[in-house]
Amino acid sequence: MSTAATLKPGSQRLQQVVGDLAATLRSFIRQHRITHDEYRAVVHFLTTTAEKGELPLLLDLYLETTVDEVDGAGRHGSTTAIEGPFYLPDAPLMESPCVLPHRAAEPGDVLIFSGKVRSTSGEALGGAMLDMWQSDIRGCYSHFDLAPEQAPFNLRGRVLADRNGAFEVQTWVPGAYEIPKNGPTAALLRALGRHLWRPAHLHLKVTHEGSQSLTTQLFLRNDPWIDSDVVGAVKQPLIVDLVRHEDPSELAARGFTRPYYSLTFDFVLPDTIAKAA
Ligand code: MBD
Ligand code: FE
Repeated sequence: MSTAATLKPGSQRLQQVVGDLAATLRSFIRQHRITHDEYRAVVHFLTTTAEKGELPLLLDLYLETTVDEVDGAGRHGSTTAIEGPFYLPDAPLMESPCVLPHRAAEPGDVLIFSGKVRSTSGEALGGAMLDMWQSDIRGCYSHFDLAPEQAPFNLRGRVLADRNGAFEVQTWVPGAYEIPKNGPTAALLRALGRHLWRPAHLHLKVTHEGSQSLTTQLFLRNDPWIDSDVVGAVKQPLIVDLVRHEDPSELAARGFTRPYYSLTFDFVLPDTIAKAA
């Protein structure tokens, strides 16, 4: 929860966490009788991973689901999921209904994403904020896989819900994500005989004053990787079905010339006071 505040210089938390991390790793080295060669290989691997900018990817891949598990334990409301390495805090602010920033010829199908934000007691959370990010249909995240000059904040936005907590955002259907094929993370996964894929997903942070923030993901049910996410972050309540719309009158009503998809999902945020210190 308040992780930013807990690892302060001189704090007891910092002493305990760093001390125990070192103790845990030393006991791991004894248990596995790690050799000098193996140790140097690990140092080299982590150095290369950091140089290539993949340290957040590697750490989130291996560890963030466990952070989500312990930090979200006992929490009420919508199911949480990991943030992952591709969040940017400063996406354009917009008001529902709106269209996420996109390229002139954004590839793939349009997705109309709508729903309501409520508290655990069922009251509408007017003015809730949905901070959304996702890959395009080819699995590319803006600013990481797509140059920011070409497509600034592509498929990212901070969307303000209306006074009833309702929102409707036009985006594009995301594609499955593949860990960069030529990087150190992919090399490790391949050496372990593992594939490089995450099922197509939408990322969200939902916030409202007086409520606990929700970081989560929504996963597309029909994705081929839905049961084998390389990160292991899929949770059953977060698997969603898209509805296909191809009726000509329905398309005309929205001014679309091609079929599109829709998704409805309601979010529930616990009150801030509910969380024990
Ligand atoms: C992703 O797109 C992602 O969401 C996570 C958690 C890890 C790697 C790539
Ligand atoms: Fe992602």
